[in-house]
Amino acid sequence: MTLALPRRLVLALPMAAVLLASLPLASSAEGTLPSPAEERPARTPSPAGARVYLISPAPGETVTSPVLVRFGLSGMGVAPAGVPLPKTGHHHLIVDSPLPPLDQPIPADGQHVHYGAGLTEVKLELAPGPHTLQILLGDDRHMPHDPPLYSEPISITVQ
Ligand SMILES: [Cu+2]
Repeated sequence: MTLALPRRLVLALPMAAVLLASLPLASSAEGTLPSPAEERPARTPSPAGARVYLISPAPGETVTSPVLVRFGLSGMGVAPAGVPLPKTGHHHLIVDSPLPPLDQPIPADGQHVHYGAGLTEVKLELAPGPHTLQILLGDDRHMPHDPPLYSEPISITVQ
């Protein structure tokens, strides 16, 4: 009989502690602590007049695979991915696809090829047939700049 009351207290106290401990966690999860995304704007500004363009191949050109693709960039410099230098970015080739959403990191797949090492020309393997190519510049975190920098899409034919 004398042990019945202490047993109920022992069971009740940990439950109360769990409820109290969850309150501070809930309030901090609502955004009182700065998240990494808030420390820097989501998108890196691009300077006025900056431009990205394809040096080769030329629009409408018939080429053989591998295709030499040369990236042109004026008003900014090329820096490898992960290097947050102002007024820089790295090239992405959009192959046979429309531009991805420009307010999100650029996808990485066969239609969105990253050149994070800072390459300015590449040899691209393409199957015979018609293809479209477009350059999209991304910042150190693979985000398009603000305003975004992309070339006109070009159509080519691979023999
Ligand atoms: Cu990238």
